[in-house]
Amino acid sequence: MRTQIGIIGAGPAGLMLSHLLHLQGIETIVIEKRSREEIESTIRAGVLEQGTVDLLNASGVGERMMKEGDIHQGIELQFKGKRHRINMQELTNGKKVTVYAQHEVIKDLVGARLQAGGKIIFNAEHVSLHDIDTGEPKIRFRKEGMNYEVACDFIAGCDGFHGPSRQAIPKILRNEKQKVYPFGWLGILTQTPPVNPELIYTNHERGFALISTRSPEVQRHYLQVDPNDDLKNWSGDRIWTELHARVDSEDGFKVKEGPIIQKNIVAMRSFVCETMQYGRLFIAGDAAHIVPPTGAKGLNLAISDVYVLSNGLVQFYQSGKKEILCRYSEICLRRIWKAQRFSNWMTTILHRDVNHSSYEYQVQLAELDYVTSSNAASTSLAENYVGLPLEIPDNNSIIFSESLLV
Ligand code: RFL
Ligand code: PHB
Repeated sequence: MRTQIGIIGAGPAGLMLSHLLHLQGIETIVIEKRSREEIESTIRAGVLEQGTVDLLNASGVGERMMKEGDIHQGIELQFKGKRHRINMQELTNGKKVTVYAQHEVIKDLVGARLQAGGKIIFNAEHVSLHDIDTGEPKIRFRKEGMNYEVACDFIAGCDGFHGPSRQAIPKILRNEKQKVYPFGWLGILTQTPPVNPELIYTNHERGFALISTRSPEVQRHYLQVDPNDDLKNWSGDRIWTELHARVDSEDGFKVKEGPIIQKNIVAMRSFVCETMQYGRLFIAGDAAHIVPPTGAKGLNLAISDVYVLSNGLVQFYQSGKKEILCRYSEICLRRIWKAQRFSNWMTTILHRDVNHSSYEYQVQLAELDYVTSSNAASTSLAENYVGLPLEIPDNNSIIFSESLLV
């Protein structure tokens, strides 16, 4: 098989890249290790930045998101039992976020690619990268007992944190930086009506909690737990008792209980690989960086990386110029480090660290007090939460999206 761009991974990064390139007449093959059913049902992110929403709309895959997604103009921060609203829309000249589940974005993108005749190979095994430092890199894999090879002009490694793409870059060039947090998130999906019109991020002595949503019938909530804790220790009763203890507030506000239809525990880390390109391999999304979910940035960064990459590839095929491709890492990393800063900060001010002294806990509360009472500090939170703009050093970007470009 031969294609222009071989894409490893059908997550938000890989599928969006394939879609954006298709719109510019560039051919791709997406190679994914899981089944279509699995990728379309894995519960992950929920919050889409304004720029992500604009790009999904501008590229023609936003219709269902606009119907079923929930637009949020603000968030609430709760500490010492009281809620404080950050009016993001007012503080950012009208920007908002949209709550729309990641697996729904995946369904929309898979649907659009398949309808346009795009090639996605599901259930690929033993995916490996070859000759990435030559003019014709290759991807090999097995499927249903047969071996395959895809020769291409470039490879996009969009295979998440544990995929093989990043590992294909020589270790000495990777320059990896990471921080592991002593926190985990226990996430649940519950069948109840919405608890609150906006997300509530809670700092409580017993630990962080987050009230989020998915639809009028299903809600998504999270509790800070030990990252090594076992789900078996968390019965429905214990989860509700803990959510009530952390979130119910003095003004009579109470979390609504309902059947729990899904639960999982995820550990939290920050990670950046400080080259995102080697030879003809470009890595994007979680393959190159990870943020703790507190800032809701991971999926959004995956989309902004492939926005830059698609611009670079279009520039290359249309004019033979490699300016954007050569600066791919540099352009992406500027924005990635700011999202890293924000996610680390949100995580630090909201989680209870058992190693902290009472002095450090009071400083944390003072930080929350400052953020919710100073216009300058809440503006900073708001503009990062709705998403920072993306710089592309070329005015002829393929899909002009004002909120993405400065
Ligand atoms: P993905 O989504 O991990 O997709 C990678 C794909 O590659 C496939 N793959 C392989 N394919 C072929 N061969 C191999 N050897 C392969 N190995 C892996 C995988 O099967 C998969 O299909 O990476 P991508 O595209 O970079 O997207 C990143 C996002 O998924 C991630 O950053 C977000 O989910 C993070 N995140 C959030 N991000 C937000 O922007 N807003 C949020 O509200 C938000 N909330 C969250 C989150 C992540 C969470 N968890 C589960 C860590 C909430 C949580 C709880
Ligand atoms: C979610 O709804 O899954 C969600 C919301 C906000 C976050 C992280 C996850 O910061």
